[in-house]
Amino acid sequence: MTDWTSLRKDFPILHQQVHGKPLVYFDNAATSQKPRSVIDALVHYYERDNANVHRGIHELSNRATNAFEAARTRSAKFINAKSADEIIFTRGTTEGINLVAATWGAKNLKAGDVILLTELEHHSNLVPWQMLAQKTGAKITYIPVTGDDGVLDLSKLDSLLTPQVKMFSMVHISNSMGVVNPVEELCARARKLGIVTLVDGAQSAGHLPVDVQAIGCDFFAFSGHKICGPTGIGVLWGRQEILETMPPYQGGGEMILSVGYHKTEFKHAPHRFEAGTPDISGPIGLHAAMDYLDAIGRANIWQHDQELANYAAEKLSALKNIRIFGPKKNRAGLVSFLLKDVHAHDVVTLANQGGVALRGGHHCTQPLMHKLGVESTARASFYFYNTKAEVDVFIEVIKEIQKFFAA
Ligand code: C6P
Repeated sequence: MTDWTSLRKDFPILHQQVHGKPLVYFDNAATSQKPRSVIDALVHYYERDNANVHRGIHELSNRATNAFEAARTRSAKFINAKSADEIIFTRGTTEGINLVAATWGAKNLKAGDVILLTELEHHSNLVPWQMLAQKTGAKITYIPVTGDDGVLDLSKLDSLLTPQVKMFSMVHISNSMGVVNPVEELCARARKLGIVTLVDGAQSAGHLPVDVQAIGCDFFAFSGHKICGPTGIGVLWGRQEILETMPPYQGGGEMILSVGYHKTEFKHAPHRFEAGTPDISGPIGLHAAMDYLDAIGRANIWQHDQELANYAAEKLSALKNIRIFGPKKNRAGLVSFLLKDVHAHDVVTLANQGGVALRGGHHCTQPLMHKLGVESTARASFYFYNTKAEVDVFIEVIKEIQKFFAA
């Protein structure tokens, strides 16, 4: 049995007061907090090993290079990739998807082709495809959501999987609804038709076991900062056969085999996609984060996430004048909601006075909000260091906010 409360000791930031109240950090879908081991890994790197990678043959450069490449190997293991050569370090999920759109997309899409997305997508998995569609003349189609539960209407899938579809890009766990999409089934259906697939794993990678080979996708993108790692580092996994066919993303140092004044020969993946001096401390911190999470076990984390989210959803449902979003079954670790006649930003502002950190807004899913007829929601998102006692505090704060606005 995991002692979740004792894990909190590993997170220095959690032990503080906000507005005179103990901090309740429920904004984990935006970014997670960092355990001491990740902070220490960063300090150790800058105090002992800092040098540029892949360049020098001096001791520090060798150490930095070894640590950087060890993080690549660790990342491959984290998502069960076949090889570390399939791991491209990026700035995060956003950059990973942009990389695929700009390289694979620019090479393979033409006017008349279709990019299939879902109505749940975060702007990161919408805007890069819209930009690509504008450039190439490709079209975008969407699998619709059924309503406030945010579940996809898969009865429409057959008719959407037309011969024109070349890319099917989908979110694994929706950041605003907490829906878990059946990505294995969706990728299997696409693969049968020769459609390339991308899974946006921003909200899943650190919350449940991820096996890219079992999912059967072609690309999988996630962010380090949402899985207890540093900001500014992320991973794009791509199937090696596809990566080798893709043109580079950016040009510069480190991604070349040879350069002449008129011609350049590029390295193989993944280095072809990593131009310039990379974020070196980022992968090192990410490595420590992955070790930390897997010592707890992501199946274990997932169970805890779901317990907290179900508990919070149940308690919120007992309140009057509240609209709750997200699925009834298999809810990921977050709850989005709206109090009648109270703006989500007011909920977040007043919750902050009670020490509770929530997020309010469209959560970078503006088209989805409009589809559901709202501008924004308030959102509580959980991680393994959160407790039921914190959910109780949150519920009391919400009750106070309702009283305040009723008065
Ligand atoms: N969602 C949230 O509060 P970056 O910014 O690249 O690390 O991640 C982008 C991203 C992509 N896909 C999904 C499903 C996401 O949830 C996010 C980030 C944050 O919900 C910030 S908007």
